[in-house]
Amino acid sequence: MVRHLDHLRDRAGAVPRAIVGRFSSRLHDERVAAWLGIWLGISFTVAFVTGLISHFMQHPPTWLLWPSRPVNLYRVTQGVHVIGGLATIPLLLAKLWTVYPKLWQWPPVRSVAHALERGMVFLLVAGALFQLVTGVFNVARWYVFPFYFPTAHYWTSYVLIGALIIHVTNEWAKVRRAVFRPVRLDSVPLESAGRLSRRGFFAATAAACAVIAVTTVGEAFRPLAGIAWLAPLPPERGVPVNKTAAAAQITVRPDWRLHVTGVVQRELRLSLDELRALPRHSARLPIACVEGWSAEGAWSGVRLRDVLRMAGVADDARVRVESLEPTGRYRTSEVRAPHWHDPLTLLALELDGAPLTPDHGYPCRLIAPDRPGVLQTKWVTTVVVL
Ligand code: HEM
Ligand SMILES: Nc1nc2c(c(=O)[nH]1)N[C@H]1C(S)=C(S)[C@@H](COP(=O)(O)O)O[C@H]1N2
Ligand SMILES: [Mo]
Repeated sequence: MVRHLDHLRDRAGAVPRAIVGRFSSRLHDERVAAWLGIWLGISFTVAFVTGLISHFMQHPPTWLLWPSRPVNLYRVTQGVHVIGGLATIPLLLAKLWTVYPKLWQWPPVRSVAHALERGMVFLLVAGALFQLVTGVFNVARWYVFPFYFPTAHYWTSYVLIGALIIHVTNEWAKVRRAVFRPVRLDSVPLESAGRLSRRGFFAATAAACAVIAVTTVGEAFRPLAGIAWLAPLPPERGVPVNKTAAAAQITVRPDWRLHVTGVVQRELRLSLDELRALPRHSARLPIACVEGWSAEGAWSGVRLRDVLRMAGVADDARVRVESLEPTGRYRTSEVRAPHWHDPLTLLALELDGAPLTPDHGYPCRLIAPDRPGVLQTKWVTTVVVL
């Protein structure tokens, strides 16, 4: 009995002998493929949703006002995205191994509908491999592809999710049959005796996923920092430095001022001493990088809202903070009302009890709750009210 090779039967109902010998493992069957598919579907859906959150936090349409609380929301969604994505790799490999005998399907194409279905599966596999491989390269900071990662990764995610929805629709009947049907003993072929069981295969796959998650999560969750062997950025004490002042070509002149300008009642030009003399506030807030790592710091400085109120701005104003950096993708960021109204949003002057170091943004950097690291602008010199 070779029921698990049913999909390889030819028109006469026979499975070619060569194939029976080659793919005799029961692990190539529908039940295994269905269960792995369910878990992969869940993982990709979570990645899609958390990825879109990251995208639209960085590029919000005008009507979209993200909340500034909970403080750690983005830290969690992006941690789940990247660490969950890395942990999905063994699951995808297991699924591909389970179904790869279908590559030998004969005839390769039976009808137009069948050709479309296989084309969709090709897109799904190619999309999944592309997302995981480019994602890994990106968090490993190995920028070797000729395209800009976020753009390619963003658009591929729609292709992947589209192909996934179509694939799930096509396979749903099989999933129901395979998952909700009790196992019949007569369907268990004798040749599977003594081999890795389905249960063993699932357990091995789950263990591989868990090992990756547990040895990576320390880059975001400090208690596990000691075993973060696979973390792309090894966790260190305090807040890591993303881009150094030297790499950003920062020079802070003695006549540095914080310039508050744009649609304001009074322009301000505050020296560092004048900023230090304003009411001082502290906040424990994380830097939560888009690349998945995060670290909390104890920041202290001036509330952005205090400075904006001194300058006189409308309550729904949008502001842009600009850094001293001459070029670079992250030299400015926008702050909308929920974030600048938040008392935890600071123009920070100190980190962990000491003045900011040049690498962390001296003389002044933005730090706000629930916000991607790329928007926590360092070396701030201008606040423009739009
Ligand atoms: C190993 C797996 C994955 C890793 C390591 C990974 C990594 C990343 C990283 C580092 C970013 C931030 C990019 C940036 O803003 O600089 C990101 C964003 C994103 N990811 Fe993934 N990802 C993975 C899998 C996936 C999958 C499977 C999907 C879709 C189903 C997906 C969809 C997205 C989306 C939509 C964004 C937002 C892109 C943007 O800001 O325009 N990712 N991912
Ligand atoms: N001006 C400027 N600000 C910046 C960046 C930058 O390249 N230029 N990098 C951002 C990114 S991607 C992150 S994760 C945080 C890191 O802050 P840290 O180096 O203090 O940890 O700073 C952000 N602020
Ligand atoms: Mo970052």
